[in-house]
Amino acid sequence: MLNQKVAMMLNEIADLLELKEERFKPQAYRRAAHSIETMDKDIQYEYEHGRLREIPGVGEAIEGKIVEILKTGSLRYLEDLKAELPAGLVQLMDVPEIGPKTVMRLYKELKITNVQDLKQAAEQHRLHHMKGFGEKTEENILKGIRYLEESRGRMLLGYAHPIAAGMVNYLKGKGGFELVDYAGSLRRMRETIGDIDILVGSDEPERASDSFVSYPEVETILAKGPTRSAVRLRSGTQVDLRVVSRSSYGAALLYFTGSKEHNIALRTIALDRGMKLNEYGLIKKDTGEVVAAATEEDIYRALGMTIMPPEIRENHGEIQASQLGQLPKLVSLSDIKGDLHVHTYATDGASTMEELARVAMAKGYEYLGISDHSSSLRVANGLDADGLRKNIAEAKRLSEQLAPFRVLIGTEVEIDEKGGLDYPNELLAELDYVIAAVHSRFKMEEAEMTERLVTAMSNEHVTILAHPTGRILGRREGYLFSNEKVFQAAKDHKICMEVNAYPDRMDLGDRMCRFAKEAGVMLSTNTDSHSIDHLNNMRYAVAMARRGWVGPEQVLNTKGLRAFLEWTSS
Ligand code: DGT
Ligand code: CA
Ligand code: CA
Repeated sequence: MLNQKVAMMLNEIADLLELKEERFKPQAYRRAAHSIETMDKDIQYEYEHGRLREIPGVGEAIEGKIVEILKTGSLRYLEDLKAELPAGLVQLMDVPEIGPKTVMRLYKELKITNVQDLKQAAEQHRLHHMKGFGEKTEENILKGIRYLEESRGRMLLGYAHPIAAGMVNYLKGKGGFELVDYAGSLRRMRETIGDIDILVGSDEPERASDSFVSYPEVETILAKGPTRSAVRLRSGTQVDLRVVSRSSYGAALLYFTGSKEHNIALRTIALDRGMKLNEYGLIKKDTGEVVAAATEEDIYRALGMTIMPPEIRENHGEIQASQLGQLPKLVSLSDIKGDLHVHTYATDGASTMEELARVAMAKGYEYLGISDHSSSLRVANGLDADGLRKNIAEAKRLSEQLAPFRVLIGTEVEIDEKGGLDYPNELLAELDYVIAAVHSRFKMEEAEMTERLVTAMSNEHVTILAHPTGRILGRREGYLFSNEKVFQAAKDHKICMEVNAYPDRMDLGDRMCRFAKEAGVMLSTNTDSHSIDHLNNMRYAVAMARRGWVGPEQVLNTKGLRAFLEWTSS
């Protein structure tokens, strides 16, 4: 779909307008870009059916620009904007810590026009000639650049996964290929994905690669052969294909799923047993006899292990656990009984409570929790007490209509800088549950932020701490706080840590989920949905929990409705 390309161009306009210090326009472009990026409808199709204006945030002016992009592949307005400023300036804004004002000052005062220049200037301590810049700022900027360099070129899981799943389905739909999977970090469901690898087990390699390159989204065929092909999709994403024989599919899948560290550990075990392990099979060294190759399960078994889910194949203890028959039971998507972090049209969501509830019901959930923003988050149209009571009434009406399905009413309430909450306790007491969130003042000292979080968590009405680290993947590291103290507070006050599935959050991430598992802290896997499409993101939160070895008993929303209500009221 062209959605990604259109969204990218609109975001680029927003970046450039921000540099020009336009006040409201950038936000309008971002809002439209966000809708287009996250909707599951095809923008081209919407255009052909005259429905562009129905997309949230798309007015007359933006509609015209989208039409131009769809018709010509480019946009005059964007080209003109770009011509006004050096090309590298926009990338400078990607450095965490640096906003449009700073970029323009760096440009005007120090002639810095790109990230490389900035890095040099910070290293050579030339930045603190600028007013308001100290040594600490230089350090932070260098840290930000390192972060940017590490994340560059990696895709978000929530972006790569639908693309890969779409291709796998397409290939399976071609008939004759049952052995098709995406492999690599995507199959392990890492937070970010370097590249997409698809594996086919087939004895008709030519037909497999023909089918692969004929995928309708393919823009360019980069390579095509019987065992390896590569294409670039219209969205700009590169996808690699490998075709192996059906008889060695398991060995190839194991190999290309990785992780590399997991593979190396397996190979060492094989060697100890006089065998070698590669993408063709588990093979006896002396005779060359193939011991196992067709399925992953066969190979693990031949190595004295039980098969383990891809999400934990990181050589973080899973091999020993498997050898001892002590693999943990992991939470899975089918355990999930409801979603608790959802925004409606009443604040910054794009769908109504009823639309959301019906989709949640169709997923087989027992409940959906509505958690609109609270009053002080004005950018998101946060609700005052009256607005919240309207939500309560609507949830009640829908719960009666959709029974036994239940629409629960919560809130995503702002935590102020001292750890106080936006709503008074009497109002919080009217809700089924409360999610507390930090959306402001990220740059506190560790002790102060820890105190802020712990204070908020000690409010008796709080159920869940939203996106606990506050990081935005590729853009901002989390705020500083003491993990030990905050997790201890979670235990003391019976608070769940959220595993937020919004693709650029994934917060908690896998490592912190493992930390929670070890600390015995409850988690809640939520989507932070702003439209019905986002409800599908639940699998990513579950994946983070799985990567953290978390079982269903440690996830709040695996509880059925009654158990959930008992848990929150005790
Ligand atoms: P990525 O793409 O950076 O997110 O990470 P992966 O894990 O998908 O890595 P990738 O795409 O380079 O390779 C896919 C899998 O192939 C990887 O997980 C394990 C396997 N593999 C690649 N290179 C090696 C290697 O040098 N040794 C071993 N044992 N396995 C490798
Ligand atoms: Ca990969
Ligand atoms: Ca690859």
